Amino acid sequence: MNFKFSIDRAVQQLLPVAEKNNIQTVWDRFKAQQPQCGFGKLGVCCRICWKGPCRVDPFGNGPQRGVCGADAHTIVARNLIRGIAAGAASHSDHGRHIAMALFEVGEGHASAYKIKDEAKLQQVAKRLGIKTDGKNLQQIAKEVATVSLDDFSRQNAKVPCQWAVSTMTKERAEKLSNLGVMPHNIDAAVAEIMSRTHVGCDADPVNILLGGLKGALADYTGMYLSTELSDVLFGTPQPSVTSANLGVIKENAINIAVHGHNPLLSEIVCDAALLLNDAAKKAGAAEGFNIVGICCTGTEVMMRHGVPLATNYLSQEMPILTGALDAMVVDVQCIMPSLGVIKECFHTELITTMPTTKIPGATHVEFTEEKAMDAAKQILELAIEAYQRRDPKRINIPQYKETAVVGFSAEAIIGALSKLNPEDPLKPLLDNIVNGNIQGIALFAGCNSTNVVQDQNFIEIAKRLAANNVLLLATGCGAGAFSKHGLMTQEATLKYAGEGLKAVLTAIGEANGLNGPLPLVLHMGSCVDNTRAISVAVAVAQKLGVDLNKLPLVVSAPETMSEKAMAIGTCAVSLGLTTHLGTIPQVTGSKVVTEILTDKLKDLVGGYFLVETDPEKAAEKLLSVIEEKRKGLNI
Ligand code: BF8
Repeated sequence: MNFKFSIDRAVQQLLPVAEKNNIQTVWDRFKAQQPQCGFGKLGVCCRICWKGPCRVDPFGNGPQRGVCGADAHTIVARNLIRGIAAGAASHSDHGRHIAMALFEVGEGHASAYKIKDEAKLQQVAKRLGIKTDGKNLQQIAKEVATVSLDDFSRQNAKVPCQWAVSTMTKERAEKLSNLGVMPHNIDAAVAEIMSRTHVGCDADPVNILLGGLKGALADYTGMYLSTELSDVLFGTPQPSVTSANLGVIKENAINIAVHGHNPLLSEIVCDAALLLNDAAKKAGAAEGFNIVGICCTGTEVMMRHGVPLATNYLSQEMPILTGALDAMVVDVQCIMPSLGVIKECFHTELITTMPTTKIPGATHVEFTEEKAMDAAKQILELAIEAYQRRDPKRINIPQYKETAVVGFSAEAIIGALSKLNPEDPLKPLLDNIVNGNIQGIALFAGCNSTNVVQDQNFIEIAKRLAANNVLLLATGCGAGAFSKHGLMTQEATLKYAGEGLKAVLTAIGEANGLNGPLPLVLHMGSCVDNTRAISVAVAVAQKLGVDLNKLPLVVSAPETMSEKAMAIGTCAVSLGLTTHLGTIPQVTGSKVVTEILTDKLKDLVGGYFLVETDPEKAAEKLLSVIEEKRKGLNI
């Protein structure tokens, strides 16, 4: 392979193994796809009806309109918001499952689950305006679930989604309502996008993009309730020390990777592994079961239980190549279909669990909330059987793993700050932003993409920002990158943080008995957990008496690729945040759409997309935005 594809040394060690065994990885397939379709990259290919596909000539020589008359601006805008709809649907379907599980718990069913964080349930109920006096936990759970599910089914368009309006600044909620982009129903917002982009409907790119903003806010609603209700059911994360990268796979254990997104599955697999650990030992694995994570579900169990992370999105095929992964159990989203092919070359059992996500070559064990534990046990039995087939001669576990301090929920951050000021925990953070020890805050989010060297952008931009005293937060596969590369450690703070940032992180760490600073990058969770960062930002904004767009807070998705990331990015922009993309979005075939996204949206909502593929330049640009915001606040 003649190009550099990943800075992850474990990946670099295993790619020759793939080559030797004639196994195609994501990077081989990427190479085979070159050159990729130029029209698609620009977003000017329309496949919405069967008169097409149509494409607009970006150089102006060929056709400028599709058969129906849609021009590049209409086509690009429609393509983009259909992506946002898919992202919103994915996140919120995840949220719907969690809300349904909470409802079942309230009804006294779904015995594998219980309310683990009662205080959070009370807090959520209060936020949603549910009276709790004289009600028991089950009743409250049912009412919280019902109000949450109303956000999926309300038909009165005058009443906004409650999880949206109750979690943002008042000013922001009003602004978005006045623009007509505040959703009243998550599912309706997704359906509206699909209907307005049908052949012969919305052709005005501005109007289409406003529909996209509404879809992105539906995504926000679904993400928010996913996170908060998961905390109610599985506990709110608190800091713990764990490790990341393929070295977490153990030769003398039955290794099971949980991959996908929804903690409804991964939590129960973890519980069952504890219960049945003796069975694994009896099968010959001295260390019993070893659960490791991939992608966001890995992050969920990492945040709550310190389960080590094997890897992030782009390298999800690699754990199988170690020859020591006995089972990979998946639910939904970001699961490469190639896993079903690659696992044929090893003993690994690939297990799908959701009726909407089946993969040729996989064994399907249907997972339902009612029979969760039975399914989990069946999965473990399949892993034990696979372990018996393992060929010791083919084991090749890269001995790379880094310590990762994880579990920084909003509550954990406020809790840590409260050790400095119990009466007013946010004050130390604000004081240090005002005095310049902390210049600003950056939230790293989103995926890996074959369009960039895996993990490189994350690491380079983060180091640069940290040296300039920017407090770093991370979620999703970004958090995966930082944990794999040792940036979620105290050592990284001492090595890379500027003096001001180091002093603040040390003061907080010392006050919390850590004998040193907080880690350089605070792991806030999975993709849906971006709302954890938003909740801290909203609290800071409210304390300062300003809206979110005034804060020295930026978002960076330097390796982004998925439709969910399109939705999250658009949601961050809608909330007023400058949002960096390190890959080129497929919109540049329309000048109008590109200008709206990168400039005009600023006037409308305060946020906009900053596209920069060079990590060094991206860091500089993000620092300039932070500086500009500080000036705006007179600090
Ligand atoms: O939701 S960061 S590659 S795993 S889409 Fe997917 Fe992107 Fe990873 Fe999680 Ni998010």
